[in-house]
Amino acid sequence: MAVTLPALPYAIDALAPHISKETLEFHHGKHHNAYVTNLNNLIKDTDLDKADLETIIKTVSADATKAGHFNNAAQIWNHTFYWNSMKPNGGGKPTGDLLKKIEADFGSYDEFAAQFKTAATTQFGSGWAWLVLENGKLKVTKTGNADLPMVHGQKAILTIDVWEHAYYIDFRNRRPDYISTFLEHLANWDFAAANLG
Ligand code: MN3
Repeated sequence: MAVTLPALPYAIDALAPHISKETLEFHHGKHHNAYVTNLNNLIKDTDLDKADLETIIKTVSADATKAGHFNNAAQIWNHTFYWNSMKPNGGGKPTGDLLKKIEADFGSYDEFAAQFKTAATTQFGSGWAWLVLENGKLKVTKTGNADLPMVHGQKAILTIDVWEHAYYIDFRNRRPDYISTFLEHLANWDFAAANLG
C-alpha cells in the first residue's frame, strides 16, 4: 500500500490573490509530491510498506537511522494538515466554542494571534508554527524542518508552513506579511474547531 498525494481541498487558484496558483502548483504539485515519492521509495519492500502514515511517523521518530523516513513522512502529514488549515475567505476571528477556548487559554484572540505571529516569524530557517492542544489546553508552538506535534504529546489544531517555498513566490522575503495574510484571510477555523473535537 503506497502512500498517496491527497488532492487539495479546494481549486488550485482558490486561495488567490493571497496564495497564488503558481505557489500551489509548486508547493503541492512539486514539494508535497516529492515527499510522497521519496517516502514510497524508502518503504518499498519493507515492514512499513503496509503501515499508515501516522504509524510510520511514530515508528521511525525515535530512530536516528531513519531520519529520511521521518522527514518525508512527517512532511507529507504536515502539508496535508496545512492545506486543510486554509480555505478561501477564511481568516479573521473564530466563533463559537473554539473562540471561547482560545479566550480561556490565551486571555483573548488578539493574544493568541500575537503569539502565533511571533512563533511563525521567529522560527529560524525552515519549519512550522502550530496551534496545539496539550493536556487539555491550547498553546502556540513552533517546530523546525519536519518536526510535528504528534511526537511531542500534542494534538495539532491548525498550522502554517513557514518554509520559504510556502511564501517566496507571492511574498518574496516578507514572511511577516504572509503570516498576517494567513490569519486575516486564510485560516480555516472550521477545520480547527473540528480538530478541537
Ligand atoms: Mn511546504
